[in-house]
Amino acid sequence: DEQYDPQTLQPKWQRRWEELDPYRAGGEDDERPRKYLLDMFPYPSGDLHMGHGEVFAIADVVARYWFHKGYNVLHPIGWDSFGLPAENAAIRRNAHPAEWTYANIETQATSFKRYGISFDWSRRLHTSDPGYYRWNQWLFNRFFERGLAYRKGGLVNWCPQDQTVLANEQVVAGHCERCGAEVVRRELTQWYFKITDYADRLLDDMAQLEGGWPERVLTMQRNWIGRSEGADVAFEIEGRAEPVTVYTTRPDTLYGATFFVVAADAQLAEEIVAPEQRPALEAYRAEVAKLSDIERLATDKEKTGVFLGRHAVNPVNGERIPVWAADYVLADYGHGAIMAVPAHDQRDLDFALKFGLPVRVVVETGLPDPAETGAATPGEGRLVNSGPLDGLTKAEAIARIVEILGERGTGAAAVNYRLRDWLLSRQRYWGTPIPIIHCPDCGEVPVPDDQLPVTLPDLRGEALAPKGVSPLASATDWVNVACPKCEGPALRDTDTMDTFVDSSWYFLRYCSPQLETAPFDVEQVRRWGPVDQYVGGVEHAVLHLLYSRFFTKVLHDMGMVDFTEPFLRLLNQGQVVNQGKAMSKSLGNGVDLGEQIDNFGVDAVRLTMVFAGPPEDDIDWADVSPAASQKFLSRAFRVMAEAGAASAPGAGFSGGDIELRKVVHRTVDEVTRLVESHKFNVAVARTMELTTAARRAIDSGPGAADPAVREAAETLAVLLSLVAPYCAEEGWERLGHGPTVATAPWPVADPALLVQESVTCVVQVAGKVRDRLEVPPGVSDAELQELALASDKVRAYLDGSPRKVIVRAPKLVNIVP
Ligand code: ANZ
Ligand code: ZN
Repeated sequence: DEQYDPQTLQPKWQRRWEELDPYRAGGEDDERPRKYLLDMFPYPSGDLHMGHGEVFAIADVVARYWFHKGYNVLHPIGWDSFGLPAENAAIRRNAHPAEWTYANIETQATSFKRYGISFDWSRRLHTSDPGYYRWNQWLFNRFFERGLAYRKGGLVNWCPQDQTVLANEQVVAGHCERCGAEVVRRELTQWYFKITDYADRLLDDMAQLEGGWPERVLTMQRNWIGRSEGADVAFEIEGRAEPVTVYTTRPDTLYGATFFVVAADAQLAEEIVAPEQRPALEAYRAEVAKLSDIERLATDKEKTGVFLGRHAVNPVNGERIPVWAADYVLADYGHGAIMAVPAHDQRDLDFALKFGLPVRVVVETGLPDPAETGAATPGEGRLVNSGPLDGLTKAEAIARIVEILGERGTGAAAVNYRLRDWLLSRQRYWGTPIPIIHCPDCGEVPVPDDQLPVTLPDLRGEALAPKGVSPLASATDWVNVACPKCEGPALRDTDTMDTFVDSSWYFLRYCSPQLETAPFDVEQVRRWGPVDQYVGGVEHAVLHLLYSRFFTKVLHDMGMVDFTEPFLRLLNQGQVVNQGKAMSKSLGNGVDLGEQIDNFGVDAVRLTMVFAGPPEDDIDWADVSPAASQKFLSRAFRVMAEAGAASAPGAGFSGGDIELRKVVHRTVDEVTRLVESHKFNVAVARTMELTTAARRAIDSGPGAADPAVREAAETLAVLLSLVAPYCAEEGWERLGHGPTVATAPWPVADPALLVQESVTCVVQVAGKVRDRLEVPPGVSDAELQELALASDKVRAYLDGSPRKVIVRAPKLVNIVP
């Protein structure tokens, strides 16, 4: 039977793979060079969807290529299985989140197996298993010991829908990253990871990622960390003992500071406000509390503020300037207060014009007066109206003023970051309990390592409903414990960890997933790490990818890993959309991966995903044709089956049809380079061309028994296995090989067969032959003209540019001088 029938091939080969286990990573004694390929692990939200179909199909091309190239490949799979959707489902169904979670994991695992991804299933992990999250707690303890996990009070982002706090990274344009609800600010005491201690290293180590990571991800991280250089300047405030420090990137403009602004919601505003202005401040603060940071910082927002009835004193010229409270200054950035220089800062200028405050130009930029035009002049220029700085450039003035401030003890150079510490606590159930016990006498006491894991108490249904405090608080038996230090009555911390903790180190756990004595085996991580190629969505650019980099650096400092960056190369795949739009229930344009597979077979769906375009681009499912992919696979299958029936393996190819052999070797050469450079879609196109060439050789050339046809068919099986493993396996078997194509060696192109044919081209000048050129048969008219005119022999007969050149590629160039 020479029919390609995916629905019978799938169960057959799935069973074989299960028996042969061809994708199991090699052990200690495996001497082959190693490669670690990682796909961002899935959240078990239901069955696999089209997006999964794409990422895993793309990553599998790389993994399978490495297997064929003879590497010892680590390609693991697991589940990021803590998180809110499970909890919300459990509330709706009055069940335990674990039921929904583990049922979905089983569904996805079954689908992955059918989808034929080359995973090492023996390393499977689930972050919601106590055997995994115990190590989140262990790591938390290490962070705590190092002062990298700490609790503080402050305004935090609060999602009123999910009833939990969110990290800054989880607030997108003022809305909850998960549910889309508008985020509000709340005063709460919460746990933080001190990622800001690593800000410089997170920036500097990006040098290691240049070229390996998409530039836009690096830019997003750079902006998120937001390092800026400037100075801290201390201003005396009349009527207050201690001075107030401001952070400025433009200390050169100090003589142009005409007023002073404190963040309305900062403690400082309350402290310095004059009694008669207190009611106005209180009223203003109530308004400000309703706004997100994004809204507050928007440059086009109408400026608002309240005079605080006080004056600050400029440390360089003793000038008294009024102190205001406003919302465009943020409480948790810099020092929560600024010196306002309206001539050179647009937001300060808008504020000055609104409230009638003076504008003084101190950098002569050649542009018209900002007070007249309403446009601040932030650019370069010479200093004016600035005493000792007059005549200096901006850079010179910055250096000089920092010196002056230093001499007087009223300022110094300073660096500032936009990055905030990572807010860790969540007031939800389905996550890792924070392993801290609060003792009235001993304070915050970590649960001793040998008492980990602190497992979740058994809560379900209504008990999980969001109430603004963690559901764990209602499990009184669980909450009340003896203090590990003094044995007095104490209380467990009732918050759970942000689930991004789970994914910050899972790639290390895969190296020794069953280890019970440590989060990972240091030796195994030394063998496998860092990840050679990571594949996943760009939505993680500043969340997961920043946190994982942070964790890796901390673990490096603890001596547990010997590298400082976890992922050497990153590939962000595009999205699968339909009719030009993201798939959604409301648009009714959803496409179901399982249905596509039922209709067209796994191979055709995978091939369609990879063939649709460059991996980084979105795929519009309305523009592609899995049916056409299936047809191609039938053709390829027939070539393999017919060649297999007509000849036996092992006889060698040297006597085969030379034209077809050249096509085979050119294809191998190109596909190798295309796969290495991630041009997977073009690699598929070349594979299709090889199929056509082989078909032609069978039908109207030397016939199916020719050794070159076998060579083409065997090559086809290996190339095809990157995207269509079932078709490839069956073809390989029909060709008399076994037990699996997965470990077949990658074909090597013979350089002798890569030599391009050439044609002799005659070049005439004024009707006489002056040169003969050896050129490729496919040379274009333009290329040929250029070659001819570059010839020394031809140039000897030309005096300046010719009047006319007639080109008949590839054979003739006729030049009229
Ligand atoms: C005076 C000045 C003059 C400024 C000038 C800019 C231009 P980046 O680069 O983002 O770090 N700033 C400082 N703290 C702030 C806060 N808590 N909320 C809002 N704005 C704040 O920006 C630093 C600049 O942002 C600082 O430099 C300060 O304004 C403002 F011609 O100081 B500048
Ligand atoms: Zn105690």
